[in-house]
Amino acid sequence: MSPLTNCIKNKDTKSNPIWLMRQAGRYLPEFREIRKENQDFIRLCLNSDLASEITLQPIKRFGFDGAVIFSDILMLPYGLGQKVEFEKNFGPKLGDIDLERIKNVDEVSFTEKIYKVYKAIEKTSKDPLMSNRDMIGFVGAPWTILVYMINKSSPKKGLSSEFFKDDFLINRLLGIIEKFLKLHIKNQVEAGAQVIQIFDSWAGLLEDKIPEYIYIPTLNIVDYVKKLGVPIICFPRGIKDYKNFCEIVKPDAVNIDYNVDPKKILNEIKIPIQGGLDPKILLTDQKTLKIEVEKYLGIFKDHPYIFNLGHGILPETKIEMVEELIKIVRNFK
Ligand code: 1CP
Repeated sequence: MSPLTNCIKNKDTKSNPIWLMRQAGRYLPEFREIRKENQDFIRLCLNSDLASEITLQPIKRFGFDGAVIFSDILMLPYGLGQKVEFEKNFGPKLGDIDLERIKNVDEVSFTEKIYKVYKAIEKTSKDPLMSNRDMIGFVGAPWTILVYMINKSSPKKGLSSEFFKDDFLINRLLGIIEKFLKLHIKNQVEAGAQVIQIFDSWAGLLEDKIPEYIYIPTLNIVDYVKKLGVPIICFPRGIKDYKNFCEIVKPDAVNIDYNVDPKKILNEIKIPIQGGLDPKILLTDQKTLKIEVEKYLGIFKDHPYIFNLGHGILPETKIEMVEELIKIVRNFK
């Protein structure tokens, strides 16, 4: 059994598998090379040969235990027919929502629109480099997808009170999002994804209505993935109560963000834990890196622990620091 699956399913504590969120991305010169020639981000995600090549770049270089498919959580609104573009130095820009049209999207047309993502997974999982490694598929959580669909750009500066004014729209959309997230996951699993991660990047934006907008819709997805027989990792970034989240949603593993106190969470939850290290530590020096990485490995030495970060790796990260990180994790006793 691959190290990642062994850690999640068998709660193995002897080894610490490692992969990094956003490991296929801008800190890699070989990615920037491809990106330069492919300005249209969505088109790049839908080029299965290139998407597969990009997915394997960090595996070739660093030998991570999991390959995360090069795609984006916003392929879901794209598949539903909402306009999605990525603007340089700005981020995602989405078009207006046409609920009447979205309501009428069927499963076949959704799958047709983004089937190249599944082709990329299929191609990657057949690569010899993937032996004893896991193919990680992913989706955004219903709440985070809803945020992008309604806000139409990154909610980096928070959400205005306007966001919550149309309860009907929110509830209607959440239902549609949930249905298509399930389909998107099923398609990824059928194409070869062996682990699924749910990114709830904006879970921390919500103060009330957490049960309605986060717990219940995420639980529905988690239950669905469990029925498919595939391990499911949740990342409810910024949520205040990880313990409560885990008790209600019951994922197979949870990724913690860098504001979570690792010692406290160790005493609170029993399921395998992933991540935690502040990605900014990779911008410091080798000595600091060793101290911080060994802090997490030490705290979780008797707990099933997958090494990862507390959020995506930053584009300015140096390759040598990632190499050093791998060495520290692999040599830890
Ligand atoms: O070259 C570029 O400019 C594109 C940068 C980029 C990349 C490499 C974007 C735009 N998306 C991706 C790929 C991606 N996105 C992956 C696969 C690669 C990997 O992880 O190795 C994954 C898992 C994602 C997931 C994703 N997209 C999330 C969840 C994780 C997180 O970072 O919180 C989110 C919020 C997005 C939306 C998105 N896509 C891209 C950007 C710049 C953003 C964030 C915008 C924002 O801050 O709101």
